[in-house]
Amino acid sequence: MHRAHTAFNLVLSPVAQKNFATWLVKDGSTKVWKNSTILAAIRAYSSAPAEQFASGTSATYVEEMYNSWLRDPTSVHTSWDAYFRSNSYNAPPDFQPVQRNLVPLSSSINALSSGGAIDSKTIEDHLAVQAIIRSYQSRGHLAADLDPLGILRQDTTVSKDGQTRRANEAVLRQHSSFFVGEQDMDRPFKLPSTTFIGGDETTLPLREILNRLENVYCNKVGVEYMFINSLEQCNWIRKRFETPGVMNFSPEQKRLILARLTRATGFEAFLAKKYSSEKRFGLEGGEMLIPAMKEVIDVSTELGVESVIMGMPHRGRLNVLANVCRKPLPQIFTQFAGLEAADDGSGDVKYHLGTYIERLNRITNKNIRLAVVANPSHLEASCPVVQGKTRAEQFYRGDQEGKKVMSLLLHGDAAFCGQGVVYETMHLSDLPDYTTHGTIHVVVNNQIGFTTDPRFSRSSPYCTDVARVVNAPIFHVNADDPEAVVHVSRVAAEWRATFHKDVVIDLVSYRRNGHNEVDEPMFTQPLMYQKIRNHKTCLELYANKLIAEGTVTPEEVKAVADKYDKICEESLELAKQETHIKYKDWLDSPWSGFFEGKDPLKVSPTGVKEETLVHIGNRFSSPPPNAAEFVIHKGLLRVLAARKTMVDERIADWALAEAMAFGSLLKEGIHVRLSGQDVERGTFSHRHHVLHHQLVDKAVYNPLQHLYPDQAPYSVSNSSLSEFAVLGFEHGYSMTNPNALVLWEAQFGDFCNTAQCIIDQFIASGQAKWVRQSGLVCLLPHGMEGMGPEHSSGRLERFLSLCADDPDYFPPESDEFAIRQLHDINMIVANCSTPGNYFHILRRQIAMPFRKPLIVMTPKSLLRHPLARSPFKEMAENSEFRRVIPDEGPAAENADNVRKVLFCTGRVFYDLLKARQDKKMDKDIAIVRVEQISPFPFDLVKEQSNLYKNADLFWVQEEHKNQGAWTYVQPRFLTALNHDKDVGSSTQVTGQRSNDSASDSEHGSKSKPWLSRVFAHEKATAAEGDHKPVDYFDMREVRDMQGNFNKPAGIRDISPKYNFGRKISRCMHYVGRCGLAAPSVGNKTAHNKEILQFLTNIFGQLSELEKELLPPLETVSKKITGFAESTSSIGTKRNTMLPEASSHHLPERKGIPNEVSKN
Ligand SMILES: Cc1ncc(C[n+]2csc(CCOP(=O)(O)OP(=O)(O)O)c2C)c(N)n1
Ligand SMILES: [Mg+2]
Repeated sequence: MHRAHTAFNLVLSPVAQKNFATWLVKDGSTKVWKNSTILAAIRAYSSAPAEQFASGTSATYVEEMYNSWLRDPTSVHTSWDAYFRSNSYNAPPDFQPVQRNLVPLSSSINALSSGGAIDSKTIEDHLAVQAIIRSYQSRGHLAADLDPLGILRQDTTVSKDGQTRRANEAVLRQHSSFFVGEQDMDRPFKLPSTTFIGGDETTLPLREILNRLENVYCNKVGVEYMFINSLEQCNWIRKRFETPGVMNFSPEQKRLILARLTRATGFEAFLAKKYSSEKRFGLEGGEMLIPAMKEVIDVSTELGVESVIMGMPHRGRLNVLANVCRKPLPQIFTQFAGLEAADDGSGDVKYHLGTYIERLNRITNKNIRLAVVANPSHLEASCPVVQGKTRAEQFYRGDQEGKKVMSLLLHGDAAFCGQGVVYETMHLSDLPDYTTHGTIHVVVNNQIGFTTDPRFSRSSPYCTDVARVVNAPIFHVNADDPEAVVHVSRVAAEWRATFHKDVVIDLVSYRRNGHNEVDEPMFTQPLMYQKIRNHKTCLELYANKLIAEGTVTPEEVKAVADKYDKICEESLELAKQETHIKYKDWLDSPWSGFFEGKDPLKVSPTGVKEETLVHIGNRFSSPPPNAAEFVIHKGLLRVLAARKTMVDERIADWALAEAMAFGSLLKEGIHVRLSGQDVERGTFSHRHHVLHHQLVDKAVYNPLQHLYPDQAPYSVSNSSLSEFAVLGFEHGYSMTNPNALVLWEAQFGDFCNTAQCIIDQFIASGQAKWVRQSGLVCLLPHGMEGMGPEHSSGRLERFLSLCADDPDYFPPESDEFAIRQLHDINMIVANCSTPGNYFHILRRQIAMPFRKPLIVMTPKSLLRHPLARSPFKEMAENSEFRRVIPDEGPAAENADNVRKVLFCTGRVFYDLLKARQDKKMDKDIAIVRVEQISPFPFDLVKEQSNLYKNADLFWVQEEHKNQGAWTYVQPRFLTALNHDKDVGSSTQVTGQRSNDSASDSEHGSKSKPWLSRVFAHEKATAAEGDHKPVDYFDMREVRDMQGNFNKPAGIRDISPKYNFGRKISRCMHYVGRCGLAAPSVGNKTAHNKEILQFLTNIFGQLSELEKELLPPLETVSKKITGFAESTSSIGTKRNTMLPEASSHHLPERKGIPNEVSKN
């Protein structure tokens, strides 16, 4: 039984049925465990899946007991002795019925010894035969003839009958020594129940047994499956490989294989002929991939699959698009022509692009959808993305068992075993909220990774061993045997359809050329490539075989090849007529209808009716409505009561506002999915979306699933402890349907760096490369709160460095400023300070007429901060997301008298607020929050700066200077303050606009203009003999001016010399920590001290705050003294306590982490 579903498959006990409504059960079905104690025990103590009695380990156990009993009946407990004697073993209660062709060994022995005592030699010999059979089943693959090049050929052995066999000592161990010679070979042996090699025969001579086993297990297929814990599954596989004649193909089937192989081979040959020096990462040597995939798709379609979502690396990708997906060949060939794009995007290299095709499967006569997901260079990174997309498609189709939608993942041998994301993805395969109900993996195992031999690229015997962790059967197959390849492909498809679990095909092949077509493989693999040069193509070998056996004639073989060549030639002619390529032709996830008829500059309102907020709030703060027996933890009752009070008072904290954002979207029919580690409760125990019955296992209640009868489904799921795979998965999920809010939350923000590849390669650049949009939301708990170097930073600066808005360009101001910016940006980065604003920005993801990824730095301590609350009116109708929250107190009312304006983002606002209150400076100092950092709100920042015309402007951040938002906001403030577009002209001269940079590929045509601009400029000035300095921003000059760039510069005006001939009217001062390698300070004490330090820099001495923030001064000074002493010698920039820092003037000091500088 599929593990992910086991928990829900027992029927409700009558009592439970009476007491609990169906929605108490997690998946809404009417099933829970009858006996929660048993389940608890399984959960607590067993890592094995909760399987039926007779499958899995218990079956093996019984088998072992039985074997032991055969050897010595006294070796087992008397009850087992009685059981086996009663001959019941072949039909224990839950076992599969014994097949027609199977005869239990017990009955064999009875038959052999009828009427008399069993002689011990007979038993021993039978046991030996059984052990030999088992040896082949377990280890036969070690001796299988898998390598087309024969490099890995194992030594053969000569058996007792003089016959040469592949199974050697490594396979058979000592078991063959039972048989002394030729005479044993003709002795008949009854076959045990664990083999199908007999077919209709129940007894076979030993010689025949060995021959059949050799043929099944040591020929061109190596079947690895005996590690699977389910007896049922093992028997299923045995049957499909052992049954005599199972691999026989009809002439018609053989001709089909030949035709497919011809096309696969012909495609590469055609490209090689026409574009000999172009990189295409051809499939030569592994062409059987194409017939294999086609077989998988044919069989799966026959068994009900309607949509196949594929992920694959570079190798053979174009061939797959052409011959598996049947993407029009002219579209593929235009990719070689170096044409300009007719639509947006920087594009990607041709062997990365995706596609989406709907067509008729000619073999099954059924319609099928095929998608190949675009992938970055980063091998295997697209695996979880494909899984997420598959899962989403299953979800939207209501395909709960994966019968209609499946994923097919292709891998290279080196990448499959080398990349950790494969393991992470495998571990999603059986999780209830992440399973795609079985994936078929095909490894194009060309026995090399670029220039590296397998012995240097993996420690495991096979490149596929990673799949063993999820009990996936692995079929190794020699790619030069087309029929064997097609057979394992068929079995793999049937396996998936039967058990809905992963399966791996290891296509052992070779790479005829270098890593790519312009690479010389003889540099590094001379011997291998000498062999390859003399090795006939698979097509040639197979065609010869079929000609020899009379299935086809040489003329037929040639005719098929010529026909395909003609198709290619005609397509090339069509391609030549194209003048542009269209990236939209390569979209893997078209959102048909989504963009049509939409005003691209109109955001729907994000505020909702107050009554909706109240309704959601009430549901969210209530236990299950009609189950008085549902026992909730006392602590949670308090949480619910507090929520209820908030609803009554019409205010919301973070969790409540989030729930209202989700709930209101659900009401509007928008599916919401939240995923990440421990998100159900929330890392900080603030969310509590799933209430657990304290007495009944798995009885849960999720209020957000029960807000409205016609609401969209809400899914919240704790994920496996992975970031790379899970973020990739959610990204894939978000690609499928624009009308869904998909969120991934990091446990702490900095853990997102283990998923950096997904952020860089997909989230930040997916639209530019693949014209694919995604509205994925990443929630990253962020804030320097003294928790140590880790757990503090969501690495805001990294996301901002990926944002594509030009720092030097102030877009034209208009009513559409905000939406145009959003339209042009690659992703949105925000750091909200209020629950209300968080509510709006989540809803805006769906209200926008397009989709952009959203990165939100979310709070930790603010989750419970009494001031971090929003009145309902800030979420109600006519309210909206505020990119900037201006000061709304006395400072704003009397702006001319304000001396300082503190711009900040996120939680530091509350520190500033408190300090200002403490110093009673509400009239003197204004605090302005930049809530949406990217795209930068140039217009509002300018407006706010203009409001306080007599004030000095500060950017205040709690992060270190080389982190946080500073490096991003600094140049943008400059642009906003001076509204001087000419500053931007510097980048137009020397660089490309940054919205090209996130993904502009070296191969793309976009890289040329800026380069030519540089040279054009130089040429022009040279020609004029004019040596005027180029008008750009030279950081070296600024550094000179400031002395040491890292040192606090103090408040100084920028000299007119550096004004570049223009008047800079105002500038920004930096207040915050200095640059530091680690994102935060080591401990709470140091943290508090640092915070106090830069608050003091702004507000002067803060006695009350100091008392509150710091531990007793005595302890602090002791620690600080010790620290300062121990580090001063190495000149570290650690802080010292500065009691004299008491005015607005900055003390002169060296190496202090808190800086105020002017830029
Ligand atoms: C994550 C990652 N690291 C390194 C590379 C560079 N690279 C490209 S192909 C390749 C070898 C891949 O070998 P294999 O997986 O066996 O595939 P093959 O090219 O043999 O089909 C490497 C190392 C990459 N693309 N992605
Ligand atoms: Mg390889």
